Amino acid sequence: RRCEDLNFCSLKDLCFTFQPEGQKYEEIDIPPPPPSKDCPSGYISWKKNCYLLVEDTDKRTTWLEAQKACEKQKANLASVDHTYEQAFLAGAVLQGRTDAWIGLSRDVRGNESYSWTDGWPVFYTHWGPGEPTNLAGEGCVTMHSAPLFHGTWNDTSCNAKHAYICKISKGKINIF
Ligand SMILES: [Ca+2]
Repeated sequence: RRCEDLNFCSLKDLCFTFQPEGQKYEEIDIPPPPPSKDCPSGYISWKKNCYLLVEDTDKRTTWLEAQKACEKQKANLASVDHTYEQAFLAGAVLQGRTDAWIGLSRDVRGNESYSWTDGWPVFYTHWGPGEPTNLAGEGCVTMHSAPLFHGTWNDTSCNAKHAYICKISKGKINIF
């Protein structure tokens, strides 16, 4: 809290208030700021979530290793829940810099359905034209960086090495 919130005046590191007699005043220490609700260093904060694009060439990696790297930071590969989040990720996070893994993959040994690593249900998708191709050997999803594709999604080989987007969701969902 700031001194003003306490109806005190501020001078350097002190808050104080004048008493009616004029000369006397009371000092208090400024309370420490509350723990930051913001995101870990490097993450971008948006709508209660935190996002990080890992794009350094030497950190680009397979889809599974990217998910593990996110988990080490208590994150997951990014899920995309709705059209605003898609626009935010494509615009503010990706910024046309590089194709990047998101947290969507196809269960190639099961019923071929797609799921998010963070457990959100798949009720929004933003596939590029003709995608997903669902070819054998594909099954992990990148977000395109090229302006022509506007952040659309592509299923590709899980073993390809790409940049990736981690997301920390403050809102939790438990669908099991
Ligand atoms: Ca594809």
